[in-house]
Amino acid sequence: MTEPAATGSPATPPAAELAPDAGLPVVAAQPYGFVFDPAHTALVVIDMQRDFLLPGGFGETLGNDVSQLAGAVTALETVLPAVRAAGMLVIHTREGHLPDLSDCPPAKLTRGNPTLRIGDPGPYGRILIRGEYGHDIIDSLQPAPGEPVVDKPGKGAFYATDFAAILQENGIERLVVTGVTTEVCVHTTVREANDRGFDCLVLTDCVGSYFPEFQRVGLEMVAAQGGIFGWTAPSSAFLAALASALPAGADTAPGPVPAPGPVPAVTP
Ligand code: TIU
Repeated sequence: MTEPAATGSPATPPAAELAPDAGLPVVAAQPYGFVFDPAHTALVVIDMQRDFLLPGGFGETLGNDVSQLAGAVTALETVLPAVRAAGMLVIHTREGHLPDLSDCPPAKLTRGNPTLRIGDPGPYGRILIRGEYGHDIIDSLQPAPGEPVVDKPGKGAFYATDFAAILQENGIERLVVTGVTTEVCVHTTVREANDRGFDCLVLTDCVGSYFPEFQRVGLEMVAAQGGIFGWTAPSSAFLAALASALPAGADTAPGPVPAPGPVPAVTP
């Protein structure tokens, strides 16, 4: 087959500029670079609640060492302000239940042998009950005005919530996922998101597990097999990529979103 003669219009941009990813920031990630558009990417902060992070809360009643989660708090205290300054959407989640426990499956309520069960009075109010002090997010990571807070009865952020609707309404295509715990609510949410077509980057130092070996293996599982569930990277790599997306000298929002391509004519 003969190649057609090149018509070579000088106005034709190089192939790299035609690529949909052209000019977007790239995070040095596992298993390979994570490309994202800050205007269509949300930071998801999962369950940074007193009940999981403070001694005496739900996490500790299950027999866990809550000090294992301290590193994720520190890292998020740096990431959150940077993400807000870049104008990215931040979405928080909280795991918990209605005061009458009508949204808590009996299996979740009765399983295991915790010192206190969901709904029992604890040092921060009733364990994992909406409206109680322990159910809310820790002081240093409190949501900013206007940031959505998704209350979820399960481990995943999609189950029985308006999380999917919030993502759709805001034109979100990719998620940068943080929070606790790595192998429970973070993993469940990433898996739910992956099955719904979202690309997820998990920030390795902004997620925490009560079990160091689950932290390591949980993160490996995300990026294994060519990114079977998504990508992983330290927050330093994400913040470096985010900074590269800002116009020189800017300290607030990223530049304007490029206009979308031509819209095909609609035939009545
Ligand atoms: N127990 C545990 O590791 N986690 C949870 O119960 N919930 C979340 O991960 N948020």
